[in-house]
Amino acid sequence: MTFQKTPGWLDWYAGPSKPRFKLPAGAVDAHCHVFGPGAEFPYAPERKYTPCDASRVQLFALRDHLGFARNVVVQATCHGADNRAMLDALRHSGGAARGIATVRRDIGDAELQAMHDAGVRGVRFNFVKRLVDFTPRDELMEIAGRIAKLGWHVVIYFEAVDLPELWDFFTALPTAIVVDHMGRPDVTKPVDGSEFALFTKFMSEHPNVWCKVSCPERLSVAGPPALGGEPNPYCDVIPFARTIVERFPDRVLWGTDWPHPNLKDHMPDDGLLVDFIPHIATTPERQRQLLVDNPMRLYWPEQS
Ligand code: 0GY
Repeated sequence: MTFQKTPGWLDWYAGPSKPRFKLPAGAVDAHCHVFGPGAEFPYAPERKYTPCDASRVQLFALRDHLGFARNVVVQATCHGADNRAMLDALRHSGGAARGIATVRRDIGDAELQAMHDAGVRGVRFNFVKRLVDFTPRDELMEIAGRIAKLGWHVVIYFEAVDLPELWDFFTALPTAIVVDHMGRPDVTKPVDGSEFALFTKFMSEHPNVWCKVSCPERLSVAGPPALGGEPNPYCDVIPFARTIVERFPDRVLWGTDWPHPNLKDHMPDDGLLVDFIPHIATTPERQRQLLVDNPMRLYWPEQS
């Protein structure tokens, strides 16, 4: 089957630079996706966008180029609850990838177990309205109860303005919770303002909540580093990410978000994205927690 990309779609950046920041040995890219290829793994009929293809082979080449050892492949909404592309990536990773799936309430126990055997360790609940149709909360809570028995966690994706309305649902979840992209703060608002304070309260009052301090390229208004690299890439995101890393050093994760769905203005050079890390995790100890110790504890506990 052939697919036409969404008009204006930005393809991922081929030929990323080699990062100047040397990742610690065993670093995990804890948020990335595979898209298709559509001819092999068709995009879901209910999708809100049609991306360019981004295969597991291309993902693993990027992993090696940047210096990561492992990936966590997160099911993207363009594949709906058809997890075949993500599972195929896990099964071809030689144990170097874990996965986050999207499932519906009618999924059987045998299918959940097969996903576990392939390396899935969580499900994603997406509340970003432009990406998904509404799923009733009781369906999500039922799924959370079932996957809790496998020792999985729930990854949540939402925007900061929606946290008050989602608070009761999130705090009732029976598993560990991993927040995508810091709960998408509006970085034009003050880092010590009420909106971000609610997010840090969410983390401080609930020790089961983890956070990906990822996606400066998605959150920034200031924009990317200038060509040749300037000292503070995505400088407006740094205070938010650094606050979370410093306050919750043992519950933070980092990921590239490759192949960067739905970016409108620029496509990041993934090498420069890696160079963002020492701006938010400023010591070797914090960097090791963010990139190795924390993701290993969550995704490869048997090896950590
Ligand atoms: C991300 C962000 C986005 C998209 C998805 O699954 C997805 O479609 O995650 C987005 O558009 O903000 O995490 O990659």
